[in-house]
Amino acid sequence: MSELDELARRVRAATNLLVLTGAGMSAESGVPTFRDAQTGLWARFRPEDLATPEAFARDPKNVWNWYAWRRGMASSVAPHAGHRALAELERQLGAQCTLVTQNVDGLHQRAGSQRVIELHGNILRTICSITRQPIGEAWLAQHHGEEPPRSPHHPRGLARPDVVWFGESLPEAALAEASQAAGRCDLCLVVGTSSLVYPAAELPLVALAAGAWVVEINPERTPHSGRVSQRIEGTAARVLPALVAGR
Ligand code: BJW
Repeated sequence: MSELDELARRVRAATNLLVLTGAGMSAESGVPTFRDAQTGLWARFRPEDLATPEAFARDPKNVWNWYAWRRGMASSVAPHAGHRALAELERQLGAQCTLVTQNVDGLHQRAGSQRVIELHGNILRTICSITRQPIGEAWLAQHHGEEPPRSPHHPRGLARPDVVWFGESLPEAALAEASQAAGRCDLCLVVGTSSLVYPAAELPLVALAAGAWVVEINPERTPHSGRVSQRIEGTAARVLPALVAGR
């Protein structure tokens, strides 16, 4: 039996499945990862200049425009067969399947996944930099050309992407739900993440400690590679469809 057949069998037998995805999940849709050596965003841009609250306070225009560029990119790409396979797994397993993503591009939802726990927010939403209240498209359209638009919610507030920057807390409810799912799953698929960013990288370790079978699906090794139960050296778009095909 091949390693993929064997994993497909485990997926069929799972009573509680947790899937954690990272930027590699979206790579085959054309969204760049962060840390891949040649093509990752951090090979061309410094996270300290773009993905921290201090960077936004220093140069809001630079940060706003970088996210506007990435928002355009996220809107112009489409989910791939791996995203659709995870949506199909959710349809088959219902509440026994929990999908947690670090991605901010909304591709899981566009592929049909209904219950997606977003740990690092969503680039397609905009919030007030001070109150964190949502800012709608109509306001943004009215204030088009302001970089960034001011906030309707606070006189000193600015519009910013609803994402989690370094040093910021993750959304409390999302992290709590993800941690609970990690503690109760019997199978955990860790797809396309470098497992370098915490607390997301803690989730597979929580699952391992709780006795789950943890599988890393990634063409490259990560700091978790030596600890997981199984590694599948492959890409999301190739491996994930093979796991649901036999169900
Ligand atoms: C493929 C593939 C294919 C390629 N198929 N695979 C404990 C220890 C040390 C530090 C900390 C700690 N706890 C907290 C921290 C600080 C910090 C942190 O983790 N720093 C480390 C980097 C050292 N964490 C935080 O600040 C977090 N906040 C927090 O913890 O608050 C409380 C606190 C604050 C301060 C101190 C202590 C506590 C917030 C983290 C927010 C991360 N934000 C970003 C940006 C989001 C918005 C945006 O999109 O711009 O989130 S950074 C970036 O990294 C993004 C990602 O979600 C995240 C993870 O990256 P990911 O998804 O793993 O992508 P890559 O590029 O790293 O990896 C891609 C992988 O895919 C690779 O392995 C490839 O091989 C693979 N791949 N193609 C499958 N086709």
